Amino acid sequence: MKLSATNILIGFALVALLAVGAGLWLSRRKDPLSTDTTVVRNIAPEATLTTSSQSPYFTNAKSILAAAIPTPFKWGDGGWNDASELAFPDWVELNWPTLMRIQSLTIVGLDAAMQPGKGADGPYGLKDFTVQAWVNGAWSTVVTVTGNTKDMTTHTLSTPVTAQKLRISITDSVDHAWSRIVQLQVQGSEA
Ligand SMILES: [Ca+2]
Repeated sequence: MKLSATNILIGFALVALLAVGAGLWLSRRKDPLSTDTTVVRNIAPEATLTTSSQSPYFTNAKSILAAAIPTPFKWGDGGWNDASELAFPDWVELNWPTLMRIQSLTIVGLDAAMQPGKGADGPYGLKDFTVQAWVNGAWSTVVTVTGNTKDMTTHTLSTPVTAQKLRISITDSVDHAWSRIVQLQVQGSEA
């Protein structure tokens, strides 16, 4: 077959299309959002949960680590409520399979204003508490809160902490009766 200018142009166009297609395929394979463990994200769903105590009416405390609060939300089917009324401290502990670089956390209490169907915070938040990280074999306090009245609080660490365990230790709640958490979100990445 005689090579004409048209045939050569068609050939170039086909090669260019193949190159673009291969490039797109490779870029999708390298999508950092799906494979890069150093991307900062909510790492709470990747942790296991232990608690100081748990009300027998709350059989799904692990739900507080879920990425989203179910809608509609039914307190008891989800959420954590401790088992020692009027007694403190109470605590929840998150444990990751590997060291994490933790930047901030958000604690959502019962009836927070952002909860579907609510418009104002309920009196069920955590009043006095610390956030501690397990660093070099000991608990290190990275956040201290006293006198809080809000149901949802976000705490950005002054310096990200590298730890495998994080503990929220509660010494009083807004209603002084129970410690209650609907959801925890922790922003971080693999260390
Ligand atoms: Ca208690």
